[in-house]
Amino acid sequence: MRIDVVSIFPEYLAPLELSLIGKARQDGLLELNVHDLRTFTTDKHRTVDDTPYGGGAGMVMKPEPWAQALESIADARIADSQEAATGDSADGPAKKPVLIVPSPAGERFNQALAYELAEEEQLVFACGRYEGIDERFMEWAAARFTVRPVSLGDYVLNGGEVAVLAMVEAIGRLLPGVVGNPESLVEESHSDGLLEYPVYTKPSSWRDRDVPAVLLSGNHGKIAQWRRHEQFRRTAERRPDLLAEFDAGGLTRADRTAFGELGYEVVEGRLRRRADSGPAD
Ligand code: 6GU
Repeated sequence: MRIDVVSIFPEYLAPLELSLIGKARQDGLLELNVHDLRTFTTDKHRTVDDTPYGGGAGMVMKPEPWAQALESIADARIADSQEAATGDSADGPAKKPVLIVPSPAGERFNQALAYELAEEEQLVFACGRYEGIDERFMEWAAARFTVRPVSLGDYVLNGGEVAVLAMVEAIGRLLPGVVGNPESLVEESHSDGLLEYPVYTKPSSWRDRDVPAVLLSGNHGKIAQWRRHEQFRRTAERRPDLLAEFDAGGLTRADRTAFGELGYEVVEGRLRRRADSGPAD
């Protein structure tokens, strides 16, 4: 996968040289380039923003430096893959690269979107600052890229850089070979729409607290069922919104009983809080 990040604070992306993602880059599993938006300006002051038409607080990012930056990235890609003449390769028409625009006004980023984006050949991240980028740049970009405004959650960051750190890590670790043991991707939080079960290690008794006996029993069936029901319990307590989306069609009788004790029933393949089960939080 190739990732390009455009930002006015390229140093903000330095942590992408560390740890798992840094290693993936060294191993050639991920090509990642960070570009300074200001290098695509032409005026003496290297201006990237201006006041908003219509008035109001804050500044808006000018469209031209962004267009210059993305044209340069697209040109580099075409030169790389020798597709300059037609935009087509031996595999057929070239697919538009995905342009992710981090924004609190975007669609929500989640594990499903991370998996989807991990399938792409190229991702470009445009880190806006201030009140955002001139909307005409978005329209211009849509002809060349699949544009996706994406939000980490319902809160406001000063710019897209921190969001890019989070998204590149979430996506990068799903690329083949990046995480040493792919099994560890299977059982983690959100991989099945539920939160992960609690984990314990030695010693079996610590400061008067014992590891749940079932985990020491050696009974793998019982352990699996206990873990699954802990996932249900945790998800019901911390993230009941996830249970509304959960496909309850495959639940066993024991699973349904466990959900019954948590105040949930299955109606038409979906979990629903029983009317008599009291307030959710
Ligand atoms: Cl992706 N960007 C910004 N600027 N703020 C955010 C966000 C993204 N997600 C939540 N808040």
